[in-house]
Amino acid sequence: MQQHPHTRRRRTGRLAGLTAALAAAVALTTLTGPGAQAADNPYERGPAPTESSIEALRGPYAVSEISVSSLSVTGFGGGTVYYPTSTADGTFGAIAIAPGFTAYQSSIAWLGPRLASQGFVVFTIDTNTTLDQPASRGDQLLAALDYLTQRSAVRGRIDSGRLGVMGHSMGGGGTLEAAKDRPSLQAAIPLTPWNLDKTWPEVRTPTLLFGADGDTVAPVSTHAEPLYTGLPSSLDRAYLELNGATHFTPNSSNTTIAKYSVSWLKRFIDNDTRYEQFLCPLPRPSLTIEESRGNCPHTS
Ligand code: 9J3
Ligand code: ZN
Repeated sequence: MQQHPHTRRRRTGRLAGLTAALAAAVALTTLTGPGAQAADNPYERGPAPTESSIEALRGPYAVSEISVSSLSVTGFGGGTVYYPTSTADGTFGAIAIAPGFTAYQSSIAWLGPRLASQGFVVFTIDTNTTLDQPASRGDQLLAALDYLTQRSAVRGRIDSGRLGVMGHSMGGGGTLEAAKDRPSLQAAIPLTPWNLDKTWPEVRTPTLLFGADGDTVAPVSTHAEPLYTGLPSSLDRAYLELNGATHFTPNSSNTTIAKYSVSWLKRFIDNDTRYEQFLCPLPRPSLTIEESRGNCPHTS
């Protein structure tokens, strides 16, 4: 390491310079921990993202999983926790994900390892009954987050101030219900959502909705689009309509859903502005995206 000539002149000798350099190195290590970047943002996790890293089937973190029996919890139907195996990077943000009407956690399971490997604790849940309506699914997402942060085996790995929700269909409708009920949530992502209530002026959580152009179960014209429009225009919000997609496209591995979900979760749960480049400007219509709406740049 080269010293600045003025600095060198003020030092009294070789040993004093070495001592000062050592003290500075120790202070820096104490602040950032080994292996961490000296980032301004304490919630930043993982390497700088690229288009290919957000599209990848797996991110940089190896993932472990724990099954949570319905018999061991109340307020939701149990589930599976997917989490980064290593504790070297400290705590992570966490998200709960709910399935749709008549469906089980298996229908959204692909999102568990896909999102956890990017540096989140992910809880895919079953609902109390498969016929539960969106408002109940919202309550169950919140009960699942409470279990995750307060009682689960991985509670010590989670930063309880950085939580989000996702869900498919009525689970996507429930995602909006959860955000409405708990404004401290940092991100919400409804996937081909279904909800009869189209008015969401209370929501304060940055929300990314996915619609599917060929959805005949929850057509975008009566669900995803009015749900997006029903959010405050002052909110950080986005609507991405998948091209050549159906109501059930979110039920299997999908790179378009993954890349924008990872970016939204990183941007708003981790405050990681390195991901802003993938969200703003909005993606243009393409073979994968039929339509996009949203505010750019983001305000929160
Ligand atoms: O969760 C969903 O797939 C909702 C779509 C639906 O079947 O609603 C009809 C009651
Ligand atoms: Zn449209």
